[in-house]
Amino acid sequence: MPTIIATWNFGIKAVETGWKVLSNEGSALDAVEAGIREVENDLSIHSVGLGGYPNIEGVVELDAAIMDGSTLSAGSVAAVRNVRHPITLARKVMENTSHVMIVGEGATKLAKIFGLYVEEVKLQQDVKLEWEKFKESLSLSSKPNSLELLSKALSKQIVHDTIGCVAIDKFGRIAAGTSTSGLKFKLTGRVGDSPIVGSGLFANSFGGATATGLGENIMIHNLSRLVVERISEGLSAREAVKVEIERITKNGKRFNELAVIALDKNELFGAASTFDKFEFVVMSDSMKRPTTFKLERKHTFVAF
Ligand code: SD4
Repeated sequence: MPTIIATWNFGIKAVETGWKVLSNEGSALDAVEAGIREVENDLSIHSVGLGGYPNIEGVVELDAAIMDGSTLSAGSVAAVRNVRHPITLARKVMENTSHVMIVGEGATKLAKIFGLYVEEVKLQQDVKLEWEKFKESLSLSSKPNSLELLSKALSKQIVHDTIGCVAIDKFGRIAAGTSTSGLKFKLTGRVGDSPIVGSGLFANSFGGATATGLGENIMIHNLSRLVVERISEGLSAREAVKVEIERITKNGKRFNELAVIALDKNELFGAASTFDKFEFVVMSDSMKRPTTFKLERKHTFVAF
């Protein structure tokens, strides 16, 4: 019965680790957290964790969230600095506070309390070189501090690869989680969809979903919540992602760079995207090993 699904090809790390938890009768929540931690640990992945791309000022700011569909609880942190495992900090918010989302100094304090704070964060060498080049290209301009200029520079920097993970355990409990360093060289303080419950992730007792892509568009559509709503109404995960991605695309506004994965309580999964070559990884009892799927064309849909 257990099944786990994660975004992008590095999702294999999350799926392998999460699967170990699920096959030992662990909870979906533990599987999602453990899987995402594994991706956060890999400093060669530049879109998640402390190895990620920094903001425009060269500081790594991370977003993460986790949701337990069986209790409708969630925890989330946004734009946090110096935190080793934002997904775990998000879980601490969910389980150790009466709040859902904590940002800024308060998040730093919590990170210190729970031993997740890292004194010094060094950019990875290749990331640092890219950022320095980017910085140089900005300062060559006549008005380096103008917001308009910054936005232009940013619009060329759509790099998206959130780790999103959804799992269902032996007892039918569904959980979802996300973790990302957000858009490359984003403005300081910018928060994407990933830590926003309903946008980057959602889970209830019928299904779970996580989104990846351009957070500004995902947030406007509340993508994950909509997909899970369709599942709650009786659609399979595959039908739900299809209906929502098609609806958003037909609507014709803010539909570029969106992708979503989903899992329903019958352990069926689905994925859809509005861009080519979206990849995701799945493992379930009916598979021998984790399997990577690639949506070659946009608007292709996969189910099992
Ligand atoms: C964001 N959605 O911050 C995230 C970026 C990402 O895959 O990497 N998505 O907008």
